[in-house]
Amino acid sequence: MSENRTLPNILVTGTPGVGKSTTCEQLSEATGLRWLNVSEIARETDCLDEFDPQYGCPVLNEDKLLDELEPRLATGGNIVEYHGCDFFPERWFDIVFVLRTDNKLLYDRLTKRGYSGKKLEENVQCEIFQTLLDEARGAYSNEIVHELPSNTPDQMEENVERICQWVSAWKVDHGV
Ligand code: DAT
Repeated sequence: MSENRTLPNILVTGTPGVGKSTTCEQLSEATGLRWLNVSEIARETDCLDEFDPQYGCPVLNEDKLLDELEPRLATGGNIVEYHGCDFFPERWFDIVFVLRTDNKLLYDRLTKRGYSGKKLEENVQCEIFQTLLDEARGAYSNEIVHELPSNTPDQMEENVERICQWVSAWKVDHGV
């Protein structure tokens, strides 16, 4: 649903480490759309509440974050990146991409990032159980949810190219 947007809003989701930031940065450069890293915005706008000792990370104040994001999303032209997707309003997004990575590669990427123990295990399990893909399919119309492999630099390049083509087609369809 594009509402009255003159440019589309794209959601890029997936388990931490699958390549969301790297992909979105390249996409933003290639398309000129604005890259919104939701974790960073949450930090910058004080949307993180008390620390959860079990998960070793702060708890997200979802309502406050949605209020922060709403005006930015209303105008369209955003590439939104987050390792969750079911608390955003469905109407915000024209298309949803779920990046996927082989669990052995993901394990190595997250180890390099300094994850260990329970945090490492749970994130790799999240990918094995395709938690984010199921979450996206549950929250958005299945026709707009696309799974993209993100194991190699070539695949990342293909993904960026594919999304750029989708943006171009959207503009033609909407007379932009
Ligand atoms: P995320 O934003 O999903 O947490 P990231 O973009 O920070 O992930 O990537 C994590 C690391 O993995 C980073 O060092 C880049 C590398 N990486 C990501 N996607 C890749 C791919 N398709 N091929 C090779 N390396 C990739």
